[in-house]
Amino acid sequence: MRPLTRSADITIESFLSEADERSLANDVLDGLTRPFKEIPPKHFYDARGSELFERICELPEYYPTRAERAILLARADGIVRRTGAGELVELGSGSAEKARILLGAMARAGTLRRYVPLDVSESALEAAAHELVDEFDGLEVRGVIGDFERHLGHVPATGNTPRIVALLGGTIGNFLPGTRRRRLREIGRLLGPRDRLLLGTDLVKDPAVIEAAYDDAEGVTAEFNRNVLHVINRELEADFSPSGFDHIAFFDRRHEWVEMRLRSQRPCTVLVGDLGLRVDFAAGEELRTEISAKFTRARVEEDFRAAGLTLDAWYTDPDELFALSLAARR
Ligand code: SAH
Ligand code: AVI
Repeated sequence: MRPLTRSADITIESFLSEADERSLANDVLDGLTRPFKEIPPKHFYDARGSELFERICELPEYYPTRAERAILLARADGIVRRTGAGELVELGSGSAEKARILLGAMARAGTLRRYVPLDVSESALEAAAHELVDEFDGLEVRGVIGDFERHLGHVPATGNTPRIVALLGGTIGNFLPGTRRRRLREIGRLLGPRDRLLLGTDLVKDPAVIEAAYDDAEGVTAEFNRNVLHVINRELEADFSPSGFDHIAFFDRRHEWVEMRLRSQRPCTVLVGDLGLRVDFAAGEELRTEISAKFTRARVEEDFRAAGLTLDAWYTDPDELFALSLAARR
């Protein structure tokens, strides 16, 4: 553990460092030596990747952020009244733009105590923590720089105040179905009897709308996608030529998820110096970098059931683009 910031209101601890480098190295070694190459999406988010994601959220094509924000603006006061929550734990907190809406509702209700953001991106978490303590009088921030696949044990235990554990933005959809249920079960263990999970899920809709959201006209998502190659180059002394890979995004109708891939324009050999690894790409060969599953209410309920949770409330925007669920531990 590495303490990074400590002030009257903010404590930030990092649990990444060496373990994180190992995680990237393991994922690259496993993912680039498979017959169908794949790198998990959590490696997009260095400082540049987090900035690119913020730009994606502003794009006209990327509807999930606006839709989820609209639901929160309409429902945050009701969610806080319903739960009595005074603490927000947010997994994959990013810029904490949505946390601000929930914390505002807790402040209005007079329950606000503490915000616990957890993210792999140190830069995003630090900036958000400072902005929020300036904005909310008396707010305590306990930041955890870590991986929610490995570091949920460092989230402080639930206390006297009911809390909301949030996983927003549709991030749960970035896991394959089996892993997704395992993650939900692990996250459920953070919930006491009065606590609730607040889960954001993107909904199944016209594939053209979904594909546009992941292949914007300005090419920001393409840059975000290629950023994972820059991360591997820098962290593992690799020599990918990111401009030699095309951005691919398509909706897989059978699985009801969108996939992002990087397609090599020509045959090439990449050296990953730190791993002593040589990886060949054929012309047109693809590397999968993300899946982003789209949901129905039934799919969310099935996942909750399989993870030992139960749906308590379901909220959508008027166009039913996105949903927020409140869930309790069974
Ligand atoms: N919750 C925000 C950000 C979503 S982007 C929103 O709704 O807009 C996904 C966020 O999750 C990024 O900030 C990324 O750094 C973080 N993230 C992705 N995988 C993670 C992991 N395994 N552990 C912790 N944080 C992760
Ligand atoms: C963070 N995650 C939910 C985003 C998504 O939509 O799956 C990441 C993203 N990928 C491309 N655009 C945005």
